[in-house]
Amino acid sequence: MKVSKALHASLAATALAIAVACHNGEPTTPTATTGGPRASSVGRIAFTSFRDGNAEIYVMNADGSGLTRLTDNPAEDFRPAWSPDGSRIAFVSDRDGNFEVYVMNADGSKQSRLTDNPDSDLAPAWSPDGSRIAFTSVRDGNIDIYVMNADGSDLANLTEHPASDQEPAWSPDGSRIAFRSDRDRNFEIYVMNADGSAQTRVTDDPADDLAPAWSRDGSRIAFYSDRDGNAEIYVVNADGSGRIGLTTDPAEDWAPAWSPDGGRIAFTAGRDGNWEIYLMNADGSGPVRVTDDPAADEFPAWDPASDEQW
Ligand SMILES: [Ca+2]
Ligand SMILES: [Ca+2]
Ligand SMILES: [Ca+2]
Ligand SMILES: [Ca+2]
Repeated sequence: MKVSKALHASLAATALAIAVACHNGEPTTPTATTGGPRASSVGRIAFTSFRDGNAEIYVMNADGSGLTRLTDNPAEDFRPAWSPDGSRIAFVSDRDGNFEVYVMNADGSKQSRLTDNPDSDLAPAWSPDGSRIAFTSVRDGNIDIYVMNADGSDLANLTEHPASDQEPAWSPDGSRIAFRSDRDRNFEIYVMNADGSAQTRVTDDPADDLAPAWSRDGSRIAFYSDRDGNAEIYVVNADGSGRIGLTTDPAEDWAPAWSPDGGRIAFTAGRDGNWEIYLMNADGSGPVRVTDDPAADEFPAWDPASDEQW
């Protein structure tokens, strides 16, 4: 499985989608501009944007103010993941020739590489106690979920399955990791113990279910799927019961990320003509757009320590 090829295809598709959306004319009106989340009270969001010509990591306040670029490199820098204390951000970059996991301070300083392997290493996720980072790699011939110490040492393959296992997400208590896998013929959400044991399917639908994100109380998992015709964000109990849809918009809605207090979800959507970051209440009500730039803005990640810092 060529992850790097798939990623480039994804980036190209993003660019194409933007071009098509722009060519088709008027952006749609935001679904709601009043009554939405009180964004300014809920801290910082890191995200990926192409606004400066290639993928870089940015951080902003959740109301869109205080925008700051953290990376400045001609390579692709994307997929930020906060350390639990908000002091550092892991991310992916191909600045050294292939996709590796990097870490930097939350102000962009001290960028350093954690992985060093000729195969693609992607999608870092920090453990809630700060000691470990899960990520995906094709270093053993297919995509699996790995874990390493936060300094890059003590690497272990958690999934060890011939299928494509991707997008790890730690449960808030650190005991479990959600991920997506196509081991049952299409991508479904799975959960395993943090040591890789008890890999269990959570969703079961002919459409692909992608990008799992745990609620802050650990009871539910948000994800996105095109099961209803285009990408929408859903939430399901961690045991697979009680699935509900949070978005119903003809545009693509994807990449959910919970706020520190669990009351809101940030996501990426194309509903205003190109990829922007939006917020909504955790029940799906009150969506508001946070970014406003003709370039792609995607993959929001909410600083989990925002409440304490605000
Ligand atoms: Ca870059
Ligand atoms: Ca695998
Ligand atoms: Ca949609
Ligand atoms: Ca944008």
